[in-house]
Amino acid sequence: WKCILPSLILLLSSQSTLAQASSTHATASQIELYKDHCAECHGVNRTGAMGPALLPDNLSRLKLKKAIDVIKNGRTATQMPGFSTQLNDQQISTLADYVFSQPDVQPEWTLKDIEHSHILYHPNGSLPDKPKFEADLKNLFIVVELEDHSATLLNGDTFEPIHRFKTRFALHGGPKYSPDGRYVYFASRDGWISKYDIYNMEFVAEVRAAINTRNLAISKDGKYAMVANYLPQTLVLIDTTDLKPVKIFDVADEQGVPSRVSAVYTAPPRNSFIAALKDLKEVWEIPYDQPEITVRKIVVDDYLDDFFFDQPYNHLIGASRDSKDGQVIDLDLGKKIKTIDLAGMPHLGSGITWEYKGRTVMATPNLKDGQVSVIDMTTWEVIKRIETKGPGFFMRSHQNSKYAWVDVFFGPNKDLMHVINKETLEIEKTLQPIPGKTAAHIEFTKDGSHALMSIWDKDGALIVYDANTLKEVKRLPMKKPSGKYNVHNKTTYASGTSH
Ligand code: DHE
Repeated sequence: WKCILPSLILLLSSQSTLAQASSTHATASQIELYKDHCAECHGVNRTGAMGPALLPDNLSRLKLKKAIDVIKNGRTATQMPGFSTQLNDQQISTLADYVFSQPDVQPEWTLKDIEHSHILYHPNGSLPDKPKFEADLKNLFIVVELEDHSATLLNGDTFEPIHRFKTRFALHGGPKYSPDGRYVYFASRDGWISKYDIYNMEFVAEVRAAINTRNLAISKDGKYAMVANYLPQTLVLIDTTDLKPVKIFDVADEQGVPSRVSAVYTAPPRNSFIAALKDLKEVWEIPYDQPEITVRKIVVDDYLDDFFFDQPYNHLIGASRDSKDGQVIDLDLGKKIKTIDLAGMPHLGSGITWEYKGRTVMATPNLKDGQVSVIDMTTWEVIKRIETKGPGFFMRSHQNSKYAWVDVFFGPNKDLMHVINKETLEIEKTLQPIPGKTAAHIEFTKDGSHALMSIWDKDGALIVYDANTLKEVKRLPMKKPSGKYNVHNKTTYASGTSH
């Protein structure tokens, strides 16, 4: 019953709140076409679900011509397929017009809605502090399985699942741990934030922060969660004790022009959250170690959809999805100090760093081109472009491993995984675990001795490799496992993984 409950509440609250957003001016054919081809991923009322919201206020950077192209040909590096074989030009342009039409009632999600959605399953302190299982608590993994919206708690020493449980619909971004690793916080694309007690293997609280959410970040002290949203265009600060909302930041510039938030990150040495804005040329920093939590706005030259930070969090490396250049922002000076020549569409969010010949380098896969760029973090020059068998999504390493792993997520070679030697910057080995099935997303064990890979398929698997010999040691069947997250690596903000 506990597993069904969150889905039921989601269904009921989604229906009651979102029903108001339907458009009465839309033509019957628009509504029909949308229902048949778009609603499953973008929500019945265009408010977003697996895919983003399709409402004019959420599409300010999209031109009609580009919208037609996306419907026809799909969008690189997303789950958006092309419809050119199913729909004719007239139908495609009818749909494009529809997504730019205003709904009769703007969907809203106010503080009241957030408070109303709040569910407390177990008040703070009411569950035992002793874990219900034996394991190294720092070497646990949470593996998100997208196919049936579940997650598995995995023992990182034995690679045995400890518990499998239902999550909210369509999680996105990495779940984040509390500093002690006892709790994990999930964000779903439709705005639900869930707090899960790993020791007791129970959800303890949930709240719906928005209608369409990107991700969440946890403060260094573990007291706050910050949630980044597309709809409404807000950042929502939440008290992690019980997931009650603390403050809503309406995201807009001085003139009131609003922006979706691409993502929010924690900057532990700065005691702040840093947010990437989709529709404004600004970066927002929100320090939380002050009596009043306010925003510091840094104006930048271009949109920064995607971010990476150096380990001390002095610099932010950002890129717009439409630009070939990366920008290096000095966070203390609050200005750009360098442009990096990055071809294609770098996926900076998946970047990692390591020490190479006495200097720190960062490496990032590319969503459009088959290459990994390696950048010297002192000079900000690209020192190497490593050719790969196709565009990649995720990259990983561990400080105890001499290898960095990068997938080939897109295209005909999606079943390959490259293993790069961090000392030579050459591909040492290319693995093909299951021909035809996408191999993606690596995470290492606490000590770096093993690398865990996802076979991104309905009948997929989690494959454990010896990180030195690169030999397979175990295969666990899983349902479209996507990301996996090691407690130690995440809570220590290890350099080889996402933070
Ligand atoms: Fe993600 C993380 C953005 C599509 C799976 N993705 C992130 C993060 C960002 C991001 C900014 C870092 C936030 C964090 O972890 O807190 N993702 C985007 C996009 O803009 C993009 C291209 C388009 C979109 O639809 O949002 C996109 N992402 C996808 C997918 O299609 C993936 C493959 C499947 C899915 O879940 O929808 C996907 N993204 C992931 C995963 C992470 C992620 C598994 C966490 C990686 C990690 O190891 O931390």
